[in-house]
Amino acid sequence: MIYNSFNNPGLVKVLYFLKSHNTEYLSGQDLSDVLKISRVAVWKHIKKIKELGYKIETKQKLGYRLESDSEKLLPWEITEGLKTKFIGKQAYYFDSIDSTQNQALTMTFDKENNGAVIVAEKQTSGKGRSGRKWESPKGGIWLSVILHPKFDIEIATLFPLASALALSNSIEKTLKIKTELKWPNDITIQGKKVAGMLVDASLESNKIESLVLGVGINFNVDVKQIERTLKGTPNFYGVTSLSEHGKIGMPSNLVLSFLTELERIYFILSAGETKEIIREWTKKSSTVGKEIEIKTGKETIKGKAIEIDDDGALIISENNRNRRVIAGDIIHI
Ligand code: BT5
Repeated sequence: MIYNSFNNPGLVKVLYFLKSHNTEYLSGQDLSDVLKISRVAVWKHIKKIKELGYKIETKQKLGYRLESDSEKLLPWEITEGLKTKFIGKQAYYFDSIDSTQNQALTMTFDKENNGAVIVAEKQTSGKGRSGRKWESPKGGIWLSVILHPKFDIEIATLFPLASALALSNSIEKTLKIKTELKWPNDITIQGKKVAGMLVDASLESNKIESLVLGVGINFNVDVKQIERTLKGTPNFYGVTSLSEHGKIGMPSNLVLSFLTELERIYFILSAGETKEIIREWTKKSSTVGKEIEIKTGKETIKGKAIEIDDDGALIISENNRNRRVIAGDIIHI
């Protein structure tokens, strides 16, 4: 099942009229008159809206009233609620897909898709970094964002960190839950992973052609189940879900806040103000200042994490010698 934000104008019209009049009952005839669509069309849309998880109360002689919203991240819930300049102006929803990242990568050729968001209720083949698996059952927020940035390649290396910062800020703002940033792209709560980021960049002669940002958030997932499947996988250090730490509400609230924050940070990066991002990231980092062990693929470095540099690389002091690492998996000792 696939829905996009622009192919269902009738349904969206009926739904948003119900949303804006949810304290009263509206008859099929009222809706038909106001929205200038046939009564049959009204009835069909109402049926579909219910199937999509919205609760509609129907009272004889009175009509329909929207009782509650759907918990699905339907595309109009994203596009209608945003006040961004370009991120999230188009959205696509899949009830099930192999990977939103794979889907987004097939759409980067069209520059019209700049800022488009692909969401899935579950992924059958979710991806982590370096070909790893990302567990993506129902209850999580799994999405990818397509971007065609104008900033330099050097700044692009900071982008995944900046995106993690954007998500951490929005979790704090909307849910009042404090998270830490674990270098490079992880978001943790009390040391356990609650979200991960993935960036696929396509470069053309020293210029960025496109960036696809993949975001996986354990919003309301069965932690025990995920941990059982993941034990022993690379970079596994425990899983948590936002639902374990407070009232989470509808996923759309968090997604709207994240996309807004992502655009703010994107514009800061585009203006070349990397220092601001590094400062904000460091404040929330659980890595900087810690004794760590880092596996780079080639070697294991042990030492104290000193700072991140302008490119988002981690500087580690190993036996009084500073080492610079651009990618790897960290264990906090
Ligand atoms: C990441 O990789 O953390 C990037 C995750 C990005 C997922 C999103 S979902 C939407 C979009 N579409 C996709 O197909 N992917 C993106 P990495 O740092 O390599 O971490 C991978 C490791 O995290 C795995 O080896 C597991 O140990 C662990 N892991 C897998 N699923 C997890 C989950 N749901 N929660 C916490 N940890 C998980």
